[in-house]
Amino acid sequence: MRKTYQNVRFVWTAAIGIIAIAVMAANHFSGITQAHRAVIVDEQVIASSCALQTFSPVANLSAGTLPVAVAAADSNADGKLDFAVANFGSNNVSVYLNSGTGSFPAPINYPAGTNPSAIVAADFNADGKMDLAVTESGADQVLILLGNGKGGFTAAGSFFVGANPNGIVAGDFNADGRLDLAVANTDTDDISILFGNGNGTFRPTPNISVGSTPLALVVADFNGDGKPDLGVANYFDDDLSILLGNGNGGFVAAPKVEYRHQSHFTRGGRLQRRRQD
Ligand SMILES: [Ca+2]
Ligand SMILES: [Ca+2]
Ligand SMILES: [Ca+2]
Ligand SMILES: [Ca+2]
Repeated sequence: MRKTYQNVRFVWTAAIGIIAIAVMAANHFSGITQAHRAVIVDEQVIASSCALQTFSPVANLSAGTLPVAVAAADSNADGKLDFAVANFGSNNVSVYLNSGTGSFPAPINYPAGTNPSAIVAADFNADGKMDLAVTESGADQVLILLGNGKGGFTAAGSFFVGANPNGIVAGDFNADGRLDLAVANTDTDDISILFGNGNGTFRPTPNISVGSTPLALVVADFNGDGKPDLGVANYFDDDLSILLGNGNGGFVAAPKVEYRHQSHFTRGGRLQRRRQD
């Protein structure tokens, strides 16, 4: 039984939020004052090279069908941030290479399994070239696309996670110097941690239960102990699960953070989940 949604726009909204966080993080780490930003609206990608305090779209770029998530990274090592978009409906990833002048040539599309729903960019095989990890929500696995450093990508394996994965982040959770993955499994109400082997392959660990219908997650050091933690948005529980990392790849649940609203429109229809047997 797979949970589906009456309207996937909420995923777009989540993606936009993630984009904002990603841009802020990119600015934080690079110290830049200009940022290339991308937002998905109605199957278009709106790209903007703009000042930090403004958000002025300069181009609408065609995407695939039902684009739901985006990741920014320099995939061709020219010092300009590019981005990759997961197209849920057309089962591919569109990679847009940044010209550096605010324009983006037509994307190159790469097959991405079944219903790609979330994407993260990082160097998973430690060759200095940016790679991509994509959740396949329709196949319950994560697809790894290894970058060639010139903006091209090659599928390099898939790794099973829980059911209906819809969120993914990367971090070194067991402090072995190799990037790992954390995946939010919407239908099994848990998180999959995949330990990286440093060569683009991953090995599974026991899933970690969270709240109902986890949709998105973020990695950060919430308690300042130098070990990466996870924050997970539980769609149907109206709360967040905070998982504190122990530095060995394990996580301990902190008390949940609830965000309840008097006007709880999300239950009313637009974001309502339905089940299909
Ligand atoms: Ca680039
Ligand atoms: Ca790489
Ligand atoms: Ca690791
Ligand atoms: Ca921590």
